Amino acid sequence: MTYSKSDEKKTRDFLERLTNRLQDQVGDEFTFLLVGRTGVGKSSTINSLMGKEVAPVGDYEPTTMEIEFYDNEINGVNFTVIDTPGLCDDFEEKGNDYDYLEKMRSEIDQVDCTWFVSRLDETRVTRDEKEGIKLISEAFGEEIWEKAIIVFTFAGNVAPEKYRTALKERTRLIRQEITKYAGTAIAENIPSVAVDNTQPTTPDKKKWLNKLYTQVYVSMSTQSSLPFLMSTVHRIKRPEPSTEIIYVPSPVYYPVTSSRNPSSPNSDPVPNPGYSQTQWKDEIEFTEEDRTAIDRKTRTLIETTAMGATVGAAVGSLAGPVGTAVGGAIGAAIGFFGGLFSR
Ligand SMILES: Nc1nc2c(ncn2[C@@H]2O[C@H](COP(=O)(O)OP(=O)(O)O)[C@@H](O)[C@H]2O)c(=O)[nH]1
Ligand SMILES: [Mg+2]
Repeated sequence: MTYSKSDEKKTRDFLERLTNRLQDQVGDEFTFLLVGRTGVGKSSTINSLMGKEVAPVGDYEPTTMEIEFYDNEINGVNFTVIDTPGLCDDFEEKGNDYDYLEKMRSEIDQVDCTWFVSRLDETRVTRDEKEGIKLISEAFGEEIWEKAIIVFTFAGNVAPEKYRTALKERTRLIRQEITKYAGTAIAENIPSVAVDNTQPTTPDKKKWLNKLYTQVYVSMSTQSSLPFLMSTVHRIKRPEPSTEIIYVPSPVYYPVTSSRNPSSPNSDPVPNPGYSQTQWKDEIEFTEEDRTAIDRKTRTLIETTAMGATVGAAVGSLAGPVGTAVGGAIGAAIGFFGGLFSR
């Protein structure tokens, strides 16, 4: 591959910008707001996504409408899971909607991604779910739905031949309900994704964790996508870089197109002082479709003005060693983006 001095400068500039952008995120926080009836699998799904028990599962029925804040930290990134037990549940002495609205407004000051969670094996939107959608809309305005996704759980309970239709129909019904408060333009754009926290695939035999991840990354607020990526990057299967390189310690990297060089360090895992192996659960492997969506969103987050194919390939080659040099979650994220941009 021909690789000029000016390509090298562009590549280094890009990697520097990327590194700075990621370093800027350290200390940033992001929040998930979980909405849906008790027992539908809100906690289980956020735990699957984050690869760690970030919200407690099961065992408690709300008796009042509450707001729970679960503060977490992974790879040096802080994030909060805001749960709304009772909001979509039917129970006696449900309490005053108006007080709850006020509470939500005063206690929640940032939401980067909202999940409306419902079971795929149910057929209709219940009265309590409708009430929950109404309250959320009144508390935060229609904008809350611009960074929202509909998550269908218990997908494994649906027969394979009914799966497609169920997903389509349930999505339509929930969007229809949200349309009442946010209008069609916003509601029709809310993506939906089906999951099953007890198995890796949905009834179409496809893995769902990568799809959930991609939807979250694409839908969440612009300031939160990179921190989210950093908090989960250790679980992402890295794409193979397209060009092999020989790494010479800074400041010179020589990209070459030779076959695999055994001394090339680019496929070795980065030593990661920021997180431990015990947090690993399922590895997240993106499909081509996922990568395209992640690529598109990432280019809106990081200035990537006219990066030609050569620079793209060079970024792919250099990102590995640069990432290794930087280390930790930031280094791993640089390595991941390198693979992404080099395609
Ligand atoms: N079969 C199946 N069970 C699930 C799924 N998600 C959660 N569960 C189970 O449903 C129960 C309630 O889950 P939890 O995450 O606590 O629900 P939450 O109240 O909405 O937070 C637990 O026993 C979970 O193991 C799913 O996708 N499929
Ligand atoms: Mg829960």
